[in-house]
Amino acid sequence: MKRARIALITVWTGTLLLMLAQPVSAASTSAELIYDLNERLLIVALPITLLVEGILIYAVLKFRNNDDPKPTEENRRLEITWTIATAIVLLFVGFAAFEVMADPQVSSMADEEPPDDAVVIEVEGDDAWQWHFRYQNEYEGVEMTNEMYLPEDEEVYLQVTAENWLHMVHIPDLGVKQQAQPGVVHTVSTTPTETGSYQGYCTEYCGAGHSGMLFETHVVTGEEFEETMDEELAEAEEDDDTGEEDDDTGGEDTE
Ligand SMILES: [Cu+2]
Repeated sequence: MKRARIALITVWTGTLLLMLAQPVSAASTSAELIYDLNERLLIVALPITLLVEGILIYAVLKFRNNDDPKPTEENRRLEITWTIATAIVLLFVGFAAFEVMADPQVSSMADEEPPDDAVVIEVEGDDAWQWHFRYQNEYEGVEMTNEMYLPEDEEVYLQVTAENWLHMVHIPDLGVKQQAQPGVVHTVSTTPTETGSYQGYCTEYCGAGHSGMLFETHVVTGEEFEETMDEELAEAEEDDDTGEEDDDTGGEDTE
């Protein structure tokens, strides 16, 4: 009995600690939607788990010395009750999950064009296991490899695609996950809410370079973002100019 009591206390304490544990703070609106859903489902799942496990442990302990068990009698009212209760729980889980999964901040938007003044970035996974980030609209011309900058508190749109085979963009801390498919553009949006650097991964096995297919996402303030974009734009223009000069000097060297 003593051992059983210790086991029971351990289970209950563990569950209570789990309930008290603070979830990781969300760094974007997408992550917040996902964490909120997780929390809501946990709130429903915990009492059910405690009830079921409680009855189970109680029955095991109470009837452990029963050498002559009698068959259970039919109880229609009980059966109807637990069927309806289960249906209600499953409906709640279904609706709550659908609400989040159908959100354009979580799933790809079908046939929806981002606004002209928005921060739009084409994200492409290439055949050399590199990620390319090509800025559109206002910052057209800026291109980054394995690194991207996002402004804090501003909605950004990622147009995800791939060169010749499948990859998948995943930034866990920002709640962004989208398949990169050749010839198709999947648009997903999010609003980063915390500045910082977040690791991005490819989460679809894509060949020899898959494990190294990483990138860094820098969420910076709006001001810093503007500065970075201006620098990158100036650099891109300079590269265009010096690119031609390089060709010239290259020609001179070989002479
Ligand atoms: Cu991959």
